[in-house]
Amino acid sequence: MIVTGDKEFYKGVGAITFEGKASDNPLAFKFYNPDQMVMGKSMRDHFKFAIAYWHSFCGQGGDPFGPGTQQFPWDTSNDPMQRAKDKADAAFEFLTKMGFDYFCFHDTDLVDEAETLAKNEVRLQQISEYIAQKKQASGVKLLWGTANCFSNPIYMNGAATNPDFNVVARAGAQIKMALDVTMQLGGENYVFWGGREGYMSLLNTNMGKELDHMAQMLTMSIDYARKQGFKGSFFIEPKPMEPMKHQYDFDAATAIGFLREHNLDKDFKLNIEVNHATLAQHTFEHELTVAANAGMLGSVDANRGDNQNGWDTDQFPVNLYEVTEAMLVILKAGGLQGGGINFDAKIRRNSTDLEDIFHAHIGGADTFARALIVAEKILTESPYSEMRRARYASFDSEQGKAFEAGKLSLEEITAIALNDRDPKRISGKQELYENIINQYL
Ligand code: XUL
Ligand code: CO
Repeated sequence: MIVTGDKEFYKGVGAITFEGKASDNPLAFKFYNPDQMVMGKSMRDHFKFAIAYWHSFCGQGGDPFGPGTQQFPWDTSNDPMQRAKDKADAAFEFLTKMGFDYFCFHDTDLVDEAETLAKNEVRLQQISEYIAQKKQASGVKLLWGTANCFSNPIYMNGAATNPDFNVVARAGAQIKMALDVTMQLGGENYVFWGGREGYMSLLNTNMGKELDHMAQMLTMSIDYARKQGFKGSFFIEPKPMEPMKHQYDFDAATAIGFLREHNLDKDFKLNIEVNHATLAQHTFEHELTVAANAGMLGSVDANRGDNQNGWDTDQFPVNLYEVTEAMLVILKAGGLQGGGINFDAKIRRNSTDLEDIFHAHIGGADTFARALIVAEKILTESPYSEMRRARYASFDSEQGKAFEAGKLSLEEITAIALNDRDPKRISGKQELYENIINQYL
């Protein structure tokens, strides 16, 4: 059911529905069919597609060289509360036209920050009540909320890792307020992305102290939310740099080590973002695999980077081969734990029609849907899984099995190597694996 406010903002666009591959309607899904079952689960449940409030309803295309190019018709009132309500109307109209079930937000996306923290809390509470009604009317759910502790200049030296306790306390208050709104809106998860938690120079930075402070803030946040009855997961979203030269949650492996060191690994999982992976010189599927191996594959921020430059371009995903590799990892891991696929992506600065945001999300959803279908086929019809299993078959019996079970000493495997093993040359067959993906695309 489409839910609009007093005005309709996306005029001329109705409900986006599945029309199949043969359709040439640009405002229809060609592959994303929410109720289609794949490996025992509907596409809707595999993905839990979410819309990022910040990119779709706040960011107007500004970059370091010039102002925004989009004119949002919901961003016109002089009254910040009215503007926030109009924005919520636009967000829910868009969500319900897309037929997506989820959204994600930063506190500061919902309503402009007031001059003081106390006034800000009042604003947040008001907009939270308004959004609660829209949620009720539409059935749309909240995948996760987060606090923007990076845009306000007060966080220029960090938020939880700021060398000044007064700023750390302010960050704590802001996180508490964002958690409150997330819980009021039935948020299924809560995200920490530490945009300013890192350093510009080690000369003025006590890294050990800052990391301890960050852990302390996460511990306090868990304690508070659990006390309020929050049952969801907390996610860390790794990113190596930008805006800081070095961010503490550099990549999945670094974040997992940090969480384990500070006994936070029971409450936390990871939110893996494609373009953050590539900035860390990893592939998306590498980061997914690291998270999955640790039992911490929580959620995905879907987008793509650009091979020719080194910043976070946050483009919508379109590369079927790449997303298929990712879906193989996600399916093998048994799916995402509690999270979903949040399009943390933005249209280009010169995409200025209101309908462009529909094309962007349709393309992203269709890419994931198609990749899911291909990945299912690769896993169930192709020799792919058997080839991978056979590659490690020497650990399934005898000494290989004993080695895995920790039953052999270094002297014993030395004796095995000296006596009865003459390793043969075994091909890794990479090109064949690559061809199998292509064959099923
Ligand atoms: C920044 C980024 C954020 C987080 C939430 O690169 O991805 O939008 O997803 O703070
Ligand atoms: Co993100």
